[in-house]
Amino acid sequence: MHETKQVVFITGATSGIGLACAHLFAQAGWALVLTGRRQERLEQLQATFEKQVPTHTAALDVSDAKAVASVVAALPEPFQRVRTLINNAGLALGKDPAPQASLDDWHRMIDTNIKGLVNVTKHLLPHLCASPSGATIINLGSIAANTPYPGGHVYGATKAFVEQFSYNLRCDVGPLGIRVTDLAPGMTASEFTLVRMKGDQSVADRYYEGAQPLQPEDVATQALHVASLPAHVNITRLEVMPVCQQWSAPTILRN
Ligand code: NDP
Ligand code: 8X3
Repeated sequence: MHETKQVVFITGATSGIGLACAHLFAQAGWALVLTGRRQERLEQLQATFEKQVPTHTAALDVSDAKAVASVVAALPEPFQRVRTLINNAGLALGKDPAPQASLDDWHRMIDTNIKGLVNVTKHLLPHLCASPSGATIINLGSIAANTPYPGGHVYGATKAFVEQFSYNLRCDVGPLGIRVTDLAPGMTASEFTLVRMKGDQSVADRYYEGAQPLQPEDVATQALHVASLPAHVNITRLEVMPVCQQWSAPTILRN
């Protein structure tokens, strides 16, 4: 690999925003470390991207702390010089009100969106610290972090964690020249709603019907922008919504 290639490590690169980040960073000449659980998709990505830029793929469930440690320890030497980490892997499960929601779903969201993000961050910090100043951690938060909505319970709370963790982490790594950004999108057309609705395509289709949601590329463009800024500039939180998505006034419950 060329000495000056910058390396981006992306979790959840097999779909949606993570995949769009892979495309845009590759176009900008970055070397890629692409991870996700679906091995067959990773093989396709390896074949596609290695024609363009140095690419390393690894099957990884971010909620498995030991697996994260192994994948990071096994990074081939040129890919160890990670300059940007995109903590993108995440999911929502279910939209039922809390009394009907599944505790297993709650645990999986916490395990993935919180523990998974923390696992990857912790294991990659030594590599980011070794990078010249301008290394960047981009955490995929959400407008759901501070926009409560029915059925948002644990999902929104995990993204509130992402926001505050990003700020607190920045306090510790900023003095080392590392930037941290909470990139918080609104409605984005990806497999997100299909996963949330447990594979019910008709519900996912209805959700996007008549709307013009963000495309994954819209969010990835912001990630590339954040990572490409001069080393002294840190966007701490970047919220991006489609025009079609609006806030609503608080609801009044009446007798
Ligand atoms: P997608 O469902 O399209 O992509 C999610 C990605 O996360 C997939 O690549 C999936 O890969 C990966 N993933 C899920 N669980 C795990 C796990 N345990 N370990 C490793 N990888 C995992 O959704 P989006 O692209 O929309 O979502 C990306 C991020 O953006 C998420 O954090 C989401 O919360 C956030 N977000 C999404 C919004 C939206 O409206 N779509 C809005 C705001 C934020 P695989 O299944 O192969 O593991
Ligand atoms: C996903 C955005 O608005 O569906 O993080 O909660 S929203």
